Amino acid sequence: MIGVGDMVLLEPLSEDSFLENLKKRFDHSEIYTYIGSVVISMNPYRSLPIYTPDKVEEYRNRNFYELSPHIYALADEAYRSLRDQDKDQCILITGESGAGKTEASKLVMSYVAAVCGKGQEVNKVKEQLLQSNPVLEAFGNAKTVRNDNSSRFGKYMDIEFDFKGDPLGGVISNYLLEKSRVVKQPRGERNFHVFYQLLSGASDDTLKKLRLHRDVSKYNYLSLDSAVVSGLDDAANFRTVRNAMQIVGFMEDEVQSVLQLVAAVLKLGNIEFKPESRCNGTDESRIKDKNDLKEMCELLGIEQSVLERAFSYRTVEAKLEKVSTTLNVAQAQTKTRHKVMGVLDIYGFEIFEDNSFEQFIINYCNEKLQQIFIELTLREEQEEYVREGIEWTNIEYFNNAVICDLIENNKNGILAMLDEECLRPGTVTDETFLDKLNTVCAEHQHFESRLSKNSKFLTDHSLPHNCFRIQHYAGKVLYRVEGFMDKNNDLLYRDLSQAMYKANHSLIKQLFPEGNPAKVNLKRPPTAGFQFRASVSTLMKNLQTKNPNYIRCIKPNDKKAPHIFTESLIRHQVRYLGLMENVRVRRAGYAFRQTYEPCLERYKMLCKRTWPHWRGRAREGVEVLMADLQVPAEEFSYGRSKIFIRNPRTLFFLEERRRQCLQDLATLIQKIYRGWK
Ligand code: AOV
Ligand code: MG
Repeated sequence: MIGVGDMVLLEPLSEDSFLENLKKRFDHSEIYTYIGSVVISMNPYRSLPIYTPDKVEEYRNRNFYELSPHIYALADEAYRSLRDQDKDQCILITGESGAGKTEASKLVMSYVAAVCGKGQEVNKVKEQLLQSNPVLEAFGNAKTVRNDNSSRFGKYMDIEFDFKGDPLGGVISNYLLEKSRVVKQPRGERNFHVFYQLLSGASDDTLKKLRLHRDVSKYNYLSLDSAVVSGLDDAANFRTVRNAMQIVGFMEDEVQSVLQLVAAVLKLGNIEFKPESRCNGTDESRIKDKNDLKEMCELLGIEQSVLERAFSYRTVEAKLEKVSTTLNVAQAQTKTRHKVMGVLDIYGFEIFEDNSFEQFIINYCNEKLQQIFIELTLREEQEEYVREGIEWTNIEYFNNAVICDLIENNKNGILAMLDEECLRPGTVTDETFLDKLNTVCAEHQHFESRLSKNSKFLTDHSLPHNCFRIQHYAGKVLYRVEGFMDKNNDLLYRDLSQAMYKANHSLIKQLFPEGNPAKVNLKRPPTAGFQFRASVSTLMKNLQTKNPNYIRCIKPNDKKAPHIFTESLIRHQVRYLGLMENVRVRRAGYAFRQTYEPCLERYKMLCKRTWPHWRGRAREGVEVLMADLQVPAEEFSYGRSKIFIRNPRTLFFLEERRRQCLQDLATLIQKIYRGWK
């Protein structure tokens, strides 16, 4: 073992020794380290030979602490407790942009796929689950300054299993895609992968049918300065995505429809408008060159005059997306309860030079995830000791609930104020929103400051006039308000959706159901912020019903490069992720706990007095057992309903004894059997 595999066992424990241990392990390509059952994952930025089928076999059905730390151990533990103990699981992966969350989520999925079920039908489901990734990434990931394959949407996938633990299918929920990227990308960044993949990977024939040029520079929506990303093979990825779409279940004509749509978006970006004076003295916008419009209409089967008209008129109406992809018939099949493993992979915390509504939403989502980590790991843990009557001294940790509240409070949270401003009649602008924010939050802050020093809305005179600043758990972020109102409203003019609905193109029709004139709904749809807050809140409630498994990803450097361990950067992450507190809580506490009945069931064979039957109360049985095995008294505590074991080694010892016992039994049976023959 290089360094210490579980930070709980680190001696002496300090932030420096924690970092030193991480570094030692990282330098020896040991990118995984535990804090009890939490897995820390350092992004190696190079491919390591630790994800082979042999590794899968090594970790399969082994105890969590038996082998050196690995993400497979966590995946195995989660899968087995789902299958054998019927406990729904969720895998929560956190860390900042580029830390390795998406890769981790794929590793967990591929491990589970490798160890669960067999057979033709099951294999097909597995393939579908795995192949959903390239498809989603093509349309939802892009190169950013922080990450060449940055997720620009949040993803939560529930994988469903039957009673045997065979996969039945999955349900994917997507959270707020950063769709403004289609139109504009910051310098050094790209649009969504699919555009580049299509242009470089499609055959000449396909491009001709789509009326596209291979040349990226022909399209306004595709930035030029970073069209090619080193290490990213767009053409090869296009083939992967095409193939994946087929496996996931797209029919050939559906694939074509999707590609037509992608092409139409590129055409749309090339349409330019020019003002034209009308006889009444006002200006009207006119389309400069109609060729792109014509081709776009041909691709989508829209009558040109209809779209042209829609581009020039507006009637207020809107509809927001909520994408939910069902990969399989699983949910519809039976009424029996399925076991569920949820994998959450969101966009990581990000601070750019210029931060807008999207970063605000992304960072809010990260706050919520940090909150659930605190609730479930730190607070829950401490509360459990109290509940179980086990002696305990409190450990201080930073609770980010104040920041969540600042953003999501129903009355004067930032999102509520943004909504209020969006709905207020009269002249409302991003600036009036900012004024309101400054007034209310400053007052709130004043009020707060008398109670606590927790205010996270930072005002000072050095702030640029169009910005506000928040002290997030992971750092201070300056947000520019420009575009907040527009993006939150997310209005799509009714004339446009109606024009789209008229298209002779079934996919487009499906995408704009609100354009159906028979279904005109004059009610204002909820804002983007409101919807996001609601769906995140539902997600959090859902996660709380499951047994959480944590992967905390750390980004080792800002260069996207292997072998570089930038200490200051890592120290910062260790701090804001609350990893030290995590270790302290774990150390002060107990690594393992189990209610008395299953504990007795599992180990009763190790003691003559409890085997084969223990007639008394389970707790007393466990006490007899531990005394008989001579486990030192300081190694465990008896709670009201559970036994608490301090050190993983004790658990390991019990497991080892049990395995020997089973082996002896098997040998004995063989001997008897041979004797008979
Ligand atoms: P993220 O999901 O956390 O960022 P990714 O999972 O996309 O980050 O990882 C970024 C890049 O780091 C990947 O494209 C790989 O090149 C590399 N990487 C990550 N994990 C591993 C690993 N285990 N082995 C080898 N390379 C790895 V964002 O989506 O931006 O928050 O929004
Ligand atoms: Mg990602």
